[in-house]
Amino acid sequence: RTRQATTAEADLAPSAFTAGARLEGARRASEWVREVAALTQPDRIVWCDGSAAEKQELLDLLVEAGTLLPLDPERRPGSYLARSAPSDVARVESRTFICSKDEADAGPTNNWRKPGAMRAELREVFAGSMRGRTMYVVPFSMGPVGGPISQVGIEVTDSPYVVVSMGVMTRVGREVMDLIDAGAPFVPAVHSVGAPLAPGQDDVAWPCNDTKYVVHFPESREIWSYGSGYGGNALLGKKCFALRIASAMARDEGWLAEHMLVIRVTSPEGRRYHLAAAFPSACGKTNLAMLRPTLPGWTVETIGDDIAWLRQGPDGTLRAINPEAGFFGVAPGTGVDTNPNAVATFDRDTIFTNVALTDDGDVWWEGLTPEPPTHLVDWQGQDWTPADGADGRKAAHPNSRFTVAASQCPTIADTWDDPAGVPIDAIVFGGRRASNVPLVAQAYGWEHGVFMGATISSEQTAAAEGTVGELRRDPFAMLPFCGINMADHWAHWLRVGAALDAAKRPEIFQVNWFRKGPDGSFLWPGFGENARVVAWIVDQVDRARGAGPSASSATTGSAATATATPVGRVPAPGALDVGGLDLPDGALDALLDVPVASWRAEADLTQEFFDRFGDRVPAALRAELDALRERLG
Ligand code: GTP
Ligand code: SPV
Ligand code: MN
Repeated sequence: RTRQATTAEADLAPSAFTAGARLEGARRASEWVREVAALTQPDRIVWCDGSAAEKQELLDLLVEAGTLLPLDPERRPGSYLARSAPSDVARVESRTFICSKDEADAGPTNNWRKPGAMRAELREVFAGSMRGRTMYVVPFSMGPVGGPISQVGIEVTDSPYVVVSMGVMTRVGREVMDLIDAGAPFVPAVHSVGAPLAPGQDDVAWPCNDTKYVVHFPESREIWSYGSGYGGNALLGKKCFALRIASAMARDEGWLAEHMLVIRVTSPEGRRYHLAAAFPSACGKTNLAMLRPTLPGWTVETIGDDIAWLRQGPDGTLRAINPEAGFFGVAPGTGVDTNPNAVATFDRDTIFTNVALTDDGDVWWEGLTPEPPTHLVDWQGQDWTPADGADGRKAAHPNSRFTVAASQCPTIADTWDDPAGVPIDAIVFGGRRASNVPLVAQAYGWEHGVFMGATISSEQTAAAEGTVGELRRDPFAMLPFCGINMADHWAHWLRVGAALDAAKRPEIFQVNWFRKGPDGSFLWPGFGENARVVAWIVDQVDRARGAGPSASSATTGSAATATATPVGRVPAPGALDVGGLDLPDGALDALLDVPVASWRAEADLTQEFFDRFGDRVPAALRAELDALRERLG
């Protein structure tokens, strides 16, 4: 690159202090670290090796600083409670930016800023931002180190809480640095809590800044995050890299980066299937990933609970890895009755953030047990009694989380860290919909399935700032996580599907665990009972592939297992195994109902939604909308 770059090139080029992925040679990582240090001016720099000793040192430091409170080692060995600043509890979508060179490449669903302008702004914001602090350099791998689907990155951060969390959520260590030294391209990711300390100034337990930035440069594959210590804003391997940057890489390289859990399902006769499922934040991925089936003879094993990278394998199947190494799961609603596997997973060596503290040094949140303890310290450090709960004051923040190694999960599959991934048989899209969307529907084909994914809407949850309960479109459950124009993401899905051999192409489904009856209560019991839907799904996969029904199918022989509706195939009467379920009268019909008038209105909204993307919407999806309208009559 010459010194006389054009304006456009200058916008694209990693600036003086960001070198990262674009530079060649073994020295580039240390050069880049030096440049970031020159800008942010930390007191010292520590290169992390991901060792157990290093982790313990950081944990001790965090306890001393008051960031972490050790829990009772008898009840919860090796575990800690963190209480964040009350303002730093969720992802900040309004402060998340995609700085592609061309605004159209970010698309209408992202906040776009001109790369050059954003770089100038970041230079100001990060100048001296690490003063008085230690800058940690964390080399990490997304996916098994050196695997064919894996990628590496380096996060520099001034937060030891982030370092420890990255050590749980990703693979950190020497081997990663060795790969980078050997020339592997890495994603450079800079994080600062944005709270420099003057000489002699006391630190606070949770340093952060009211001004936040979560910035992505998809072309140069860089991440800059400022002002927050919270998960998705600060653990940059997760949403920033594994979804936003990776969606740009995936588009360029022919693979898929998705907000999906992955499970292995084994039927009573030992047939094996892999499912990947995309639900928006706080809509049930971790729960489905750890499902304990109520149907006898079925097993579900966990491969991933939040993110999947998928790529056509040498055998022609679509193979998925979980790029993460841990779970950053929603605490509220997670209890022995709903998710016993999660409860067993976090029985030790877990960091809990923004949950309540019991008098005997353990944790509690709404839904962990049916009845709360008689006294707690709430997530903000205030006394809490059940009377406060009755007044609607939550003991735990609705987006409180546990951070724990995947290997601690009792149902983790022995293939969960296979570098080659697992072959996906079914792809499932879901959301939180009180009405309209049936419990389960099978797409009429890949293009219709992509249409289903593209048009998902869901009621907003506490996982991000915003109004909980508001219905919004969340295509592919990627609305906050797509680093490219969302319509290009759909086009990419169509291309990837077309390249797969029809016999090996996954079947696509849509599910909704959250449909409500007229009294406002959920019609479907959910959780372990979702195994009934999973059983129907894999039976449909078998039939689509001509493998014939399994003996455990609720409907054997030639009896119809599915009924065609305008929105897809739903279980035929008797095809969904609901034996032993205590469903209210008419609940099953209500769960599978496809109200035509509401769906016509929904189709109009889909057209409006598509129109936001103009001519970038693939013609095949416009055709799917026409076909839906035709089926609706
Ligand atoms: P993120 O980590 O934010 O991406 O969330 P997630 O998609 O992994 O959601 P998670 O499984 O943590 O579930 C979020 C909330 O939904 C929890 O309070 C669960 O108890 C609740 N939930 C999960 N599955 C079901 C279900 O089948 N039925 C009902 N009614 N609630 C569910
Ligand atoms: C989500 O919000 O989808 C999460 C938590 O999984 S975060 O890591 O904050 O994105
Ligand atoms: Mn998530």
